[in-house]
Amino acid sequence: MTITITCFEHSPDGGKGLARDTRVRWALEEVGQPYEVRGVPFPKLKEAEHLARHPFGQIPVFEEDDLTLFESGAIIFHLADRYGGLLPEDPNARSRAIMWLFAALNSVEPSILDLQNAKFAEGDKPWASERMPLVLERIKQRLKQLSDRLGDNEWLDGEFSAGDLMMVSVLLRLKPSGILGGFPTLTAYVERGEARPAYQRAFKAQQAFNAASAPA
Ligand code: GTB
Repeated sequence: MTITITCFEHSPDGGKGLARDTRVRWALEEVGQPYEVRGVPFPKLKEAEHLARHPFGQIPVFEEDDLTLFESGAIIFHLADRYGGLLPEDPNARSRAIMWLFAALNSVEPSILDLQNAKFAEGDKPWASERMPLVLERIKQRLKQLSDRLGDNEWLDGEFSAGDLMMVSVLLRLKPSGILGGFPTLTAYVERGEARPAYQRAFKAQQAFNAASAPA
């Protein structure tokens, strides 16, 4: 049984761990599965060989023998389901952990992506500065709701789960913006995630991969 993940040959963040292969690496480390890495150069993302693995020409892709998966949420759910350790045994607690996995992807990440689009893809548009306060307000509202729910708890629902892995991964994308600093509860939550040995191994692995493949 061999697991291979596909990531950027050179991540645009230069190894800060913000691309979505980091969350997959983290899940693989949590469940204790070794993996190989295929780096794809940007121009090749939209070529037939890669499109056969990922119809939208993106990363990450996960391959395990004859199974090929795209979508980081589906990959992490697969790992949690197949290998254990990231979903509770109790059926209701397991459903709630899966709910948080979806919540991270569907209710928190979109507003964060919107900020990235507003800054980088639309930053030069004449209406960009007028729209920005709305974009920031939507993120802050969601972070306040999440922070209120987390409260003094270590993790979102009992033990650390795939839901926390995804939520911390999503929140980490806010790091460069400084917005998270306004939410001490969430800052501490993200730091607890980052402190996990499995996250540390995943982070270092993607950093080393990017360093090794950096253009001369
Ligand atoms: N819903 C999919 C999933 O969760 O797997 C989304 C996949 C996705 O957006 N992949 C991005 C991609 O392949 C990389 S992660 N983009 C290339 C393309 O669409 O052509 C997004 C990302 C990229 C880079 C940074 N960075 O450098 O800071 C951060 C996040």
